[in-house]
Amino acid sequence: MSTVTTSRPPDENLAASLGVETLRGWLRDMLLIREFEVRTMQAYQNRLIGGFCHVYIGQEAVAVGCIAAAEDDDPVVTAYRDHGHALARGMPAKYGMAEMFGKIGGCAKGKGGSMHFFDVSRHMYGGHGIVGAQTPLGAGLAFATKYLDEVIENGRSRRVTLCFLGDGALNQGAFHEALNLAGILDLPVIFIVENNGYSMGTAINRGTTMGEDITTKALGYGMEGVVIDGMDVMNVYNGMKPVVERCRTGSRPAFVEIRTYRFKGHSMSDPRKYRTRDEEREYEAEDPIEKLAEFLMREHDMTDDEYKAVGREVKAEIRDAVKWAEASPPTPESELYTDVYVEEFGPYRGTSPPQILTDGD
Ligand SMILES: Cc1ncc(C[n+]2csc(CCOP(=O)(O)OP(=O)(O)O)c2C)c(N)n1
Ligand SMILES: [Mg+2]
Repeated sequence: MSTVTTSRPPDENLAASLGVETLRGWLRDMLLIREFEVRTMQAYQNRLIGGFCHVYIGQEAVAVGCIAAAEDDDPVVTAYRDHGHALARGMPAKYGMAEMFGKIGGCAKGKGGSMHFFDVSRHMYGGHGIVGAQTPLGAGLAFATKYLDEVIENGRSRRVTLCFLGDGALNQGAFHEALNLAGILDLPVIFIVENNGYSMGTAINRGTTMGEDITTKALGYGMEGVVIDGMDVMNVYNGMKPVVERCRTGSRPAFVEIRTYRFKGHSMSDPRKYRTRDEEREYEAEDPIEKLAEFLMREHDMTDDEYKAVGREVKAEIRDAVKWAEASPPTPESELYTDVYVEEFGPYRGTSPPQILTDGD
């Protein structure tokens, strides 16, 4: 029988069991994402970045808390608002910046841009621009790991796929197909809805049935549904950890709604006329970075100087990333037809364009 639960806030033992260094690490990770996004917006305005670009400011606790609750080789896949997930997975910032600058040093050789951050060595499988398109990919990744871990490796390990999606993806056909498949095949995948309340300018209750209670959608596919407050990283970790472990041991999919808010517009060109400044202020007061910093100062003797020092450190790291991206050469035309097909199966890597077959239909 499927259930819906609301994750309870962590008790005081959580911080003690995690250790203060872990919490300081999360603070640094969230600050790094924030600074990356601030510099991304500047670079976009200075026309160093083109195309679609969506920043993650306000949602940092979601990627950091979820990825901390998983193992390093658990696959991650997400939508186009992907910078935070790649950075939380440990991808060096310079590869992301160079990607957006259209440079060969980028994580997708400058061919994917902001919406296609990939780092297969860290099990980060994108970055996808079509709303909901990553949900079948999440099911597919989970199918692959289940097969490899259980059949080939004889059950020695079991990886769990984290498949992030926006609330707008709930209304895509692909989302429902992926949930059905995951349910019927017992796939170890967690569908994590980053519910920031809006799909571009459409508030969730205007576009989605059961908008105030979306975990009910999981019940129809035989999955458990969990609701988590996403404006506090300890809360995200605390809510996700048992879901990840249940998914790992039971090989059953799960559905998690993480309630969050994007502080900026949908993309770089959004005057945000569909919401009020009062609403924005209400969420800005819940800033997950400030919340963790205050907690560390109050409970774990972090000083203001220490906090500022971390801020300076991440600023320097992102400044270097920008410099590195600027110095990286533009992606040459010769790259146009490379990486279109997987190397093992495609004969075209690094060569002339594929021939278009004209015989038959
Ligand atoms: C299939 C498809 N339809 C429409 C779009 C245009 N589009 C881009 S982002 C977006 C909103 C999606 O919102 P949500 O899933 O809530 O993610 P968020 O931007 O809030 O992170 C839409 C409709 C698209 N990229 N793909
Ligand atoms: Mg949304």
